Order: sequence, then structure tokens, then C-alpha cells
Amino acid sequence: MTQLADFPITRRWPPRRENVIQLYSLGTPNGVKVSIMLEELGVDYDVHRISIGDPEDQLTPEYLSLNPNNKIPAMIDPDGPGGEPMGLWESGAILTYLGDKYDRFLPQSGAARWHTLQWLFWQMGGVGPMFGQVGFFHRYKGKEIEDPRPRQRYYNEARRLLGVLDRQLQGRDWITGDYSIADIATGPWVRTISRFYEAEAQVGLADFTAVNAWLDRFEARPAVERGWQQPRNPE
Ligand SMILES: N[C@@H](CCC(=O)N[C@@H](CS)C(=O)NCC(=O)O)C(=O)O
Repeated sequence: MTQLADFPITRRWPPRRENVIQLYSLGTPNGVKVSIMLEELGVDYDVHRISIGDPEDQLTPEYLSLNPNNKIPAMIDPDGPGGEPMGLWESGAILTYLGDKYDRFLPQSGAARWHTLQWLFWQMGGVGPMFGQVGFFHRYKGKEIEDPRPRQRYYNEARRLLGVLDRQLQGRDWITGDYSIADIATGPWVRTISRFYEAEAQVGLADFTAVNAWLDRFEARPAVERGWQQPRNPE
């Protein structure tokens, strides 16, 4: 039977508690999706801070042994399928796994399940990559690039996606009606536009009134505030 100690990553980042979920993360929009989900579920977890800058923890052999894609977040559930420990990466896969395991924030069957997954995939394939490029060209290294076309393309695409979200939120408190992993995946990215990237004017965030009301509801959830703080300090 596999044990937590069989995962090489546990040698560099030892579990503090052997029987709880081990989360490898950083306070970025993809990272906090998982800590927010765990806080919403009220599930115990150990969080290990994985630097993606200097030092580049995510390029160490121990980290790559869990996530060959060298990105955060990743996790190990010591009580995975069949009671065996299981490693998992890609935030959308992790949210889906946790939603199914605890039967919360993801309907188990019917149209509501597929619509929740549809909006989760929309976030994973659209909002995350496009908003991330807004960050790169507006706030980070791409800022120095003089050609305005890539920057403008991502502003336009982010604005388009916010319009899609705004229309979906007309008459709904949450993306698919009930609070779900679609909201948990999308909220941190919309919050990041203003909190990290300071690009709200460029993407016209103020124009999307339903999105802003939804973001207020999301930020008011105590679990969102707690999850947003993880990992709290270098550990
Ligand atoms: N699709 C992946 C994306 C993960 C991702 O891009 N994570 C970023 C932080 S938000 C990262 O690890 N960046 C480090 C790098 O690109 O080297 C997921 O959702 O888990």
C-alpha cells in the first residue's frame, strides 16, 4: 500500500500531519482556488509554500515528482480513491475531485453538474489564461514591450469574458444559480484584475455591474477571506 512518505515531495516539504490533505501552493489566483475550496469545505489541510520566483521551488526534482508541469497548485490526499494516497495537480481537476469527494459545490448528476463543469472549463481555458496575459503585459515583464497590440488584445479579450460573465449573472447570485466550484475558480481571477494587476480601467471592470455585485458577495464569504490568505507565511 502506498504511503505519504512514498511521495518524494514529502522529503523536501514534510507533512506536519500525516492524515490531512497536503497542499502545495502560493497566494496566486490559481493557488487560492484550492485553499478557498478547502476552507469552504471545512477540511483540515497542511499548506506548503512553493515559490515560483526566486528560489524556483517549482523546478526542484521533488516538486516535479508531484507536478511535472512545474506550476502551483498541487496536492496529495492521503485518503484518496480506495483509501490510497493520491497526488493531483491542475486547479480545475482538484476542485472537481474535492467537489465530488465531499459532495459539495458540484452537483453529482443532472444538467446542473454539466453546467457547473462547463463554467469551470470556461474559467480554466479562457479567464485564467487571458487574464494572466493582462497581468504579464500590463503589470509584469511584458510592460516594457512597446508594441501595444498584444497588450490591447488581452485587454479586449478580458473585457469580452467579463461581458460573458456579466450576462450569465443577470438574475443570478452565483454563476450557475447555486454557489459552486465555478465561482470558486472564477472569483480569484476577477479579484486579481484590480488587486494585483491594477488593470480595472483597461478592462472596464466598473461597467460590469452584475460582475461587481457577484464579486462583493464572493469576497464577503469568510472562507474566501481565509483561503485568500494561504499560504500565510513562508513555511
Ligand atoms: N492550469 C493551471 C495553471 C497553474 C498556473 O499557471 N500557476 C501559476 C501561478 S497562478 C504558476 O505556477 N506559475 C509559475 C510559472 O509559470 O512558472 C492550474 O490551473 O492549475
